[in-house]
Amino acid sequence: MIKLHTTLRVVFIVEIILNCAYAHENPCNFVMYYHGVYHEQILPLAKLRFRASCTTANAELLKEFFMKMTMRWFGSKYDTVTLKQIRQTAYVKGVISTLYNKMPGELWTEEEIKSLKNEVEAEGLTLDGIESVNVSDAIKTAGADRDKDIDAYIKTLENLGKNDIHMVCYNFMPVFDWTRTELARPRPDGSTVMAYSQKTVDSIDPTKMFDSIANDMNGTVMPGWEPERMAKIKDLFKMYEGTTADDLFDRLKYFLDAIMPVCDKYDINMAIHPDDPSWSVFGLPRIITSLPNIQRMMKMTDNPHNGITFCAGSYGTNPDNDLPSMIRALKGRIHFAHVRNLQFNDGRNDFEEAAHLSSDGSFDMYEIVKALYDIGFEGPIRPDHGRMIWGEKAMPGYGLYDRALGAAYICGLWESIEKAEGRK
Ligand SMILES: [Mn+2]
Repeated sequence: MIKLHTTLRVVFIVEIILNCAYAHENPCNFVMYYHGVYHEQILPLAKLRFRASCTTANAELLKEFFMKMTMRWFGSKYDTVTLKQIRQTAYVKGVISTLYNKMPGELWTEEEIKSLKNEVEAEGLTLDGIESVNVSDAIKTAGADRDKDIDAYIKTLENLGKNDIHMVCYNFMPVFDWTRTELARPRPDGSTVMAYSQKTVDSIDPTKMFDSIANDMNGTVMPGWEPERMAKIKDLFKMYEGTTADDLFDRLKYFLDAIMPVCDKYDINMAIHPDDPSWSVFGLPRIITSLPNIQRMMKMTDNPHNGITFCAGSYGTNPDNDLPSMIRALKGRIHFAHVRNLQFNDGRNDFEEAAHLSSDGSFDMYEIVKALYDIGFEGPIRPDHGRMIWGEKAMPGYGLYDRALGAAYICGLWESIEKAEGRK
């Protein structure tokens, strides 16, 4: 499959050269023409010409091809935010969604995916990827049902591919998904944010973690913290007992090797989400935490479809992770970007989520967006957890208002970088 992929790439390069005269006459039409044919392979090449010679009259096309701003949406049954509201932000053109009622290991049918896609498209938005198709505990623990669950995962990917969906986010975290100790910490301006305190984590019984945050969910079901899952938490800890980081790497490789053929066939980019926070918690190993670990993962299953979600807020929980230089080192393998900011307090032992704006937190957001621009990032990008502001009642981190501000801010950074670069 890899060989076929390379052959296709060569064929398209040849075609680009053959079509040079046409491209020279109207480079923007050239991009449009190829966009519909095989955009993954030729767009980077076409863009070089496009950037060099496109006029301002074609600014509309420029917007469409250079960055796809999206927002996470949990589906009409679960999300407090509607597709109509998302569309009216104007900054957001597509959503990243999921079949939220599916258990890990369960098959997603072609019809169910089509119906989700139709629902999104009926509101004038596009479905730009899935976050997440969850990986079952049997896969993560090499349990008895591992191969059965991998077969279902492969069929799900096939059904996504048939529906023209080419990006799937997932994670490989044991027991807990992302971990926070507070879901509504007040900030001086009266907004509330999610926060993490190492001192609190060190002092609590992890099996009681769910009870301690359940009251702050605003009546929503938070991804990774589903009550059914948390009810089994003691069993989950038992399942992962004795698991080492090397075990997790081996099991991730087993999973990736099994799914790469279907990803090659349907051109599906797998984008693993980092562990959050990016270190081990409650004695459970966590592996997707740093550049060397990502490189180990990419090398063990060396396929461009084996890539990552660059989540600034998750990698950034560890101040040793230099976010812009990580982005530059991962060129070509970042398939999805979550862009958000954090505020560190008390050294590195406590952090809280901040507004996306650089000056509200600890990250240089301009440098993060600039690095994504510089590597020619083409996947969907989205604002990540937002603060709760203006009295909104929503799933913590996933209200409309602050994420819309985040989207507007990232679009502003992107446009200014693009125009500054164009003047060079
Ligand atoms: Mn994220």
